[in-house]
Amino acid sequence: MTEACGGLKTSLQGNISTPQYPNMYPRDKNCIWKISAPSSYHISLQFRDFQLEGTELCKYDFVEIRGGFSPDADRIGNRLCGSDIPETVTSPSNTLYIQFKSDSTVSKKGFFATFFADPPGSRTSRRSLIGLSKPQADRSQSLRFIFS
Ligand SMILES: [Ca+2]
Repeated sequence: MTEACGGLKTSLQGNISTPQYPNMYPRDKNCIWKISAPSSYHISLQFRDFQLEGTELCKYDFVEIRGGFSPDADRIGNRLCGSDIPETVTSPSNTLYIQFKSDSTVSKKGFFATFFADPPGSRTSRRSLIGLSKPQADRSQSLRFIFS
């Protein structure tokens, strides 16, 4: 049975995960999520769990995040794979494009991520609040606390 994956998200917060998470993701998947927030909002995506097949250039299984709404949009950061939880990503504008791809061998648990859209202004204040209250290394922990 082929399971649909990806989709369009227009809520101000929510989550996305690989198909069958927390069980191993299926092989040969290409999932695309598009997140859309009101104009002038910014979207932040925080990975809570991340376990993909890891290879040097993330050739086989990977996640790519783009600031925009199409595969042509500029990628934010590197292609992601392996088992290190990536840093939280914030969109340059009000849309985010996330692709998950798996190849025909070796599956892992996959990822679970939460997203939230911030109106203009609040992102800056939240960021500086986090920056002031916690050292860099604890940032993901403090985000988890604030947004859970
Ligand atoms: Ca694989």
